[in-house]
Amino acid sequence: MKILPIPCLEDNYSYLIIEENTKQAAVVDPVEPHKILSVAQENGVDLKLVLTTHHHWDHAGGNDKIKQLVPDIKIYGGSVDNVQGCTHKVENGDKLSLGADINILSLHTPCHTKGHISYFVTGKEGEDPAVFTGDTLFIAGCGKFFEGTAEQMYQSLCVTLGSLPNPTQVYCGHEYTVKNLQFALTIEPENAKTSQKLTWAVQKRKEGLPTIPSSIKEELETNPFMRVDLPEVQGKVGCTSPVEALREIRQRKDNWRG
Ligand code: GBP
Ligand code: ZN
Repeated sequence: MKILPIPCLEDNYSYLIIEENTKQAAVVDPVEPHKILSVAQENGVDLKLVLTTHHHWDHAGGNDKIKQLVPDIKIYGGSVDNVQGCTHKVENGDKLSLGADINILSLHTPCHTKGHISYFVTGKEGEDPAVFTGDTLFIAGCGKFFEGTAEQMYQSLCVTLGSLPNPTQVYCGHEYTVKNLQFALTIEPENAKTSQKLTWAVQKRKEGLPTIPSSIKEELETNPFMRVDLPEVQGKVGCTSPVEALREIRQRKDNWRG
């Protein structure tokens, strides 16, 4: 499989997932449909599926338009989110396929929105899997808790996504990496992996390049929201349980002005 990030709006990412044998493609959160269609055309691929992570307009807001432009396209979205243009509702554990050798597993990852879905995608044997995490997991951060609790975000982030294989490539919904890493250092100032990744991310952005993908392994090493199982991270924020620490770190991020 081939994955093409497509920057949209201010700091959103849409993604084209290409199955190279059949030249069929899926698109994650196509908020700017014309942009997506021109990338699809340049690459000679046929758009078959839309994978919507959640109902917010900067993710789902292009669905009606892309359906007009590509009438046969199937539009997937979480069954408890009201996703614009949704033709196929998905639940946790639902499986889809694309072309000859791409499989897609829907993971319900609620809290940012009630029906948020992350999509775990596997290709040919030997290829690293990928996960499209929308606004649940950002590189070194997580989404605001608009429609859920710290308990739910703990389950979504640390259990559901945290249990994926370490090499899984992480593709998130926004370019927030530099700010997130700066904030991460306020929680864990001595985390050398976090400092190194910040230097790397600043350089990438200076070159006008995206900071995705990350991997589940890197997130477990640097993302403070995914590190709340560690007693030393709980201690940094004066807490004694993972959920309490996650709630506290989210609150600090909401009030942080980098
Ligand atoms: C920044 O840091 O760049 N502009 C600020 C924050 C996701 S987008 C912007 C912000 O709040 N982003 C949201 C978030 O979860 N951020 C995590 C964080 O700041 O740590 N959105 O566009 C947001 O979900 C939206 C759309 C929200 C419709 C509500 C509705 Br309704
Ligand atoms: Zn959102």
